[in-house]
Amino acid sequence: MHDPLIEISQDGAVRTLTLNRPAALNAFTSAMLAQMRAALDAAADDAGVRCVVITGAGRGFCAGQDLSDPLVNPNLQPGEAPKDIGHLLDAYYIPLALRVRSMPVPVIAAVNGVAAGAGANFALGCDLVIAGASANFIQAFSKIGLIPDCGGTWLLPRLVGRARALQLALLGEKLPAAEAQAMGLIYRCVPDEELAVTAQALAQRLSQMPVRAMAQTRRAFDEAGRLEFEDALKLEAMQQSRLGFADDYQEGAAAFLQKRAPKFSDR
Ligand code: T3D
Repeated sequence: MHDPLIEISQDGAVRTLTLNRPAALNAFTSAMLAQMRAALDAAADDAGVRCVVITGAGRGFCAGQDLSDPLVNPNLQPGEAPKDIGHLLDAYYIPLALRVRSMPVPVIAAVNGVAAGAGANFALGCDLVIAGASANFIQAFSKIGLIPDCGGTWLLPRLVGRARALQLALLGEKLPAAEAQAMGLIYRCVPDEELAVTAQALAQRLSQMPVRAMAQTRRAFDEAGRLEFEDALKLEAMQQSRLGFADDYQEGAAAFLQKRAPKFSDR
């Protein structure tokens, strides 16, 4: 039996998905991309999952697209036409990036080592990115004649501004986790040996909170980016109206007034 390309484990309401091709720094093959998407679909459909953690096995988080995958391998035989990389993005990366962005529960990336190319942007598309001190982020695309994908062109300028986004994308240099935190690219950098425990503790904490409102918060942030201020206010009112009828709000407000701990169950 082969090891699964995505290892799946569960602790309480926290589902952990581990990229598992450590010998290639967990570079994405098409099979791995498909399995990650299926694992996220399964987590989204499981009412027992209230937070997802994504991490990598071995010394890397994910080195981006596996450049030796037959889908992209540029070692052409005489007369063979080049592969259409756009097809790879349409078939695998776009559905995966959208899946992360539409999860009904918060998603944490626990970046345990190098995150390069699409591996970096896959992580940056998660809700909270926490990285070990020895991890680094590389927009490796420019070095092979591509542009940032897996959401990079959208995420980078929004996270760190155009000047820094262009610095990262054009130079393609290693950005250590501590610098990534300092420039606001990621939430937090922690000592390597504390990464797994910190990420799991954070996930357990989030899983006890009203996760439906968290997913709506992500959506509202994403949509507000293309709205006028007044339209964002109106969208907030619409979402608040919906959430106000949900069990979590009733429970949260009642628990506050009754001076007890809330028990959230809605998803
Ligand atoms: O066609 C398309 O590409 C479309 C899709 C685009 C999306 C993308 O993600 S484009 C960006 C693709 N990724 C890269 O260009 C990064 C390539 N990797 C590296 O630059 C370096 O490996 C790292 C900086 C990430 C890490 O360096 P280092 O020195 O710590 O490790 P290493 O020795 O380079 O790598 C370890 C092994 O992983 C090595 O295999 P080996 O020699 O021990 O058998 C290496 O070949 C393998 N590996 C690392 N990255 C990839 C990879 N194998 C295939 N594809 C990779 N992306």
